Amino acid sequence: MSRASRGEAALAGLAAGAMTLGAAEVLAGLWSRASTVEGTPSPLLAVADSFIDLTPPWLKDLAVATFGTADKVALVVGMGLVLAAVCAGIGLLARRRLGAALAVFALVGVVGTTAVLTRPGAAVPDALPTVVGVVVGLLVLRRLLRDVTTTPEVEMPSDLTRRSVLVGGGALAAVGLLGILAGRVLSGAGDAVRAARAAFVVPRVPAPVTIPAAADQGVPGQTSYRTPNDSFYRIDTAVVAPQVDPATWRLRVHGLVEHEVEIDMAELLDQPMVEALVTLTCVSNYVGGNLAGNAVWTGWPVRELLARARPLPEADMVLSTSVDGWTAGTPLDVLTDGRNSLLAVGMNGEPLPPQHGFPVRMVVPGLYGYVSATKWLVDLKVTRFADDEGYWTPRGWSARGPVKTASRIDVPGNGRVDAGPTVVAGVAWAQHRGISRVEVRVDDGEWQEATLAAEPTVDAWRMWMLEWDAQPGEHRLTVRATDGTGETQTEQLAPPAPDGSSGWHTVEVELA
Ligand SMILES: Nc1nc2c(c(=O)[nH]1)N[C@H]1C(S)=C(S)[C@@H](COP(=O)(O)O)O[C@H]1N2
Ligand SMILES: [Mo]
Repeated sequence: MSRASRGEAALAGLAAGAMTLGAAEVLAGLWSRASTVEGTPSPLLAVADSFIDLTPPWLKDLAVATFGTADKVALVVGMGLVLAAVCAGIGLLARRRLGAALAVFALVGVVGTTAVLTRPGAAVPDALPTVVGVVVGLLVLRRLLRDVTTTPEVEMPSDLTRRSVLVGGGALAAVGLLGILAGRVLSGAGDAVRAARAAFVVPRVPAPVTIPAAADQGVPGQTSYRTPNDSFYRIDTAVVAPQVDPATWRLRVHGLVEHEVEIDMAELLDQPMVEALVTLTCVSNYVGGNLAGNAVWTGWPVRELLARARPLPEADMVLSTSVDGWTAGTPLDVLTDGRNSLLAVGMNGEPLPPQHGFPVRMVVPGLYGYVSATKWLVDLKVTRFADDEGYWTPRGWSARGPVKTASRIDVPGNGRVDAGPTVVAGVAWAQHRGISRVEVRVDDGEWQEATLAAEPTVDAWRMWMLEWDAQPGEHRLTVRATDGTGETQTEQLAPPAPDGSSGWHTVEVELA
């Protein structure tokens, strides 16, 4: 009797899975390299992207809360573990019922193929790598387990067969994993765009932004007024940043307009550009969280482009779409009321980093990113809230997303601090309304007014600090801000969904 052991069977399943993905990723890599593929031929990426689109809001919220901006890495690792478990399970099933195992394997292949075929921009040939990969996997599984799953009539040199499952399976699994890596490298993902970005020149503007030194208070541990690009938070639904070539980029304006308009990069860069300081914030930010960043953006006001297209009177929304099919619904009036709502090409003087939307994104002061800040922008549809909705709206988030006034204590953090003179400092934001007052309370004492830093623009956040003679013991510090219209932040606690968190940030300190 030479039935495969459980370990051998699981290994055979893993080898089949690895060979499927290895073959598929190599072919997908070659396919992406050979032609301008608009879809997602990589089954791994297609499944991950589809998973993100199908994720219910509570799970997405949990993922961001648990992993923060590493949620994508967590997803890829999690997907790898689940796939490995499924493949091992198929191997175990194959010990007893090879036919059934092959059928389940093929079914998983159908799921992958479906994911590839339903991604935005997908074409039928995009599915070929996955189909070929699945066929390879089926052959591997059958070959590895055929000899050890059929009960032989006569005694077989089972040691030999077994060794061949272990050695062959192990080797094939390793080859498959290498194939996955090779496929990602072969696809050249990022190469063309890296070169295009290096050659991209952010236009100079007549009135560059200068940030007064007084916008920062320089308290150690306090947020810095301007956020460098490499520490700017990143939130989006893309597992790898979409690659958009500026040479072929086009932006179309259509829908409820008198004239459809389309511009290319040369035309965009020819327009009179402006620089503006705008703080971006994510609706998923919890009270006290750090999903916010402030940059100098270079761009052309969206209102200028919309003016060329001439929106019809019944329009009240602009649905912006990214190259990967993500959408945001922005109120038309916010794009045309004169504020610095930009088609941005520059971030802190550099071309947009790939993960922040290269070559063009929207930046709108006063709205959360999910309803305004479309990265990898390619399409603007002038429409109505009654007729269209952005990506997050059917997923349980509000159609409109004005930023709620927020304030955060950066220092001291929760925990132990030396008693005596202490500086309490942080940041507050109410984009496009500005911050007029920040107050801090120790335990249940009186509210004390903090010293505000300079506010170069109401579209960005404002730093604050307060000197505090800290007495020994345990204390709770609370902060609240008042915006430029005189409205004070509500104490009412709300979670991020559906339209942004609210409540006062507190820290618990122990002074000794
Ligand atoms: N194409 C695309 N643009 C997008 C998103 C996205 O998922 N896809 N997410 C939005 C959200 S929710 C936020 S908060 C901002 C974040 O911009 P950042 O990653 O540059 O900080 O981008 C917005 N633009
Ligand atoms: Mo967001």
